[in-house]
Amino acid sequence: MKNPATPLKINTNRMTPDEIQHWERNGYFVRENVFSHKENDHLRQVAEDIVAGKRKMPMAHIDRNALVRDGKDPRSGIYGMHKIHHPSCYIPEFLARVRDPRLTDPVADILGPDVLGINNLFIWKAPKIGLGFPWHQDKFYFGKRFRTATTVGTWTAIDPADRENGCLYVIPGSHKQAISEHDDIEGSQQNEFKLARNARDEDGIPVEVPPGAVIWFHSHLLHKSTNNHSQRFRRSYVSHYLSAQAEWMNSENAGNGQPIMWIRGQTYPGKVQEVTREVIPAE
Ligand SMILES: O=C(O)CCC(=O)C(=O)O
Repeated sequence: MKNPATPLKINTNRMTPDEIQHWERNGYFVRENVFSHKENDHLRQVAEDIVAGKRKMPMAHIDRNALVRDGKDPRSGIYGMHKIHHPSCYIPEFLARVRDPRLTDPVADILGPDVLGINNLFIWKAPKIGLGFPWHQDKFYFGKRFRTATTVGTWTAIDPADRENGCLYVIPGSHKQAISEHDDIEGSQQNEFKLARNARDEDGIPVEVPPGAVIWFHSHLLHKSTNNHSQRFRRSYVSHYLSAQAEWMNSENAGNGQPIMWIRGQTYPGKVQEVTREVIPAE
């Protein structure tokens, strides 16, 4: 039996020595059973309520699947969705999730105690039409906003993610590389994403995970995901973190239209002017 006098542990989700070693060597690590089926299901339901218009988010942050958007596929509702961008800025359940210590304790181990949330997205890959993301390094995009060694991305599986339904692929060790050139690619969803020039498919490995698992990954890590060839959904929730002590390119306009959320620890007004602490009402 537990000794009731034992003090409560803080940071109970800290990285283990094996995880630290895996992170340093490969640029990512995976934990299973971080979130329960019930918790995942709740987040999925909130995301569906946003799509159904029962919860308010700016329409500009809600993206349909490109085939549906371009009239090439007749599906609608969640079957026609691609992603919701920045839900944590508007929806309390998502704000609670991005601040959940099960996600952020390991982030604080990597980035230090003062953490901001800079981007988050709920992604649908609908059966048969869900589209993949080409090889890329997140820092290619984030690097335009701040100078810092890394941000940390977390990728939570809402459904089982496997090769058939378009799981994440990574190139282990690529986080030690500089940021590659990224080139435009033809068509589909991914006019929003470019292709990293130095990524080779043969170096990539699939990271197949059960629902509730989380992948923590370095912003230099080359990663991609493939199209959904299955009859099942492949949903995920992705959230990116930055040290509050990072140097921004332009602290006056750091968010540049993307609210920066306080996650934990101190903030540094000299580094970034405006940090959002509460959800923003969306009408
Ligand atoms: O969930 C996916 O399919 C890919 C997400 C991704 O690559 C990203 O958010 O950077």
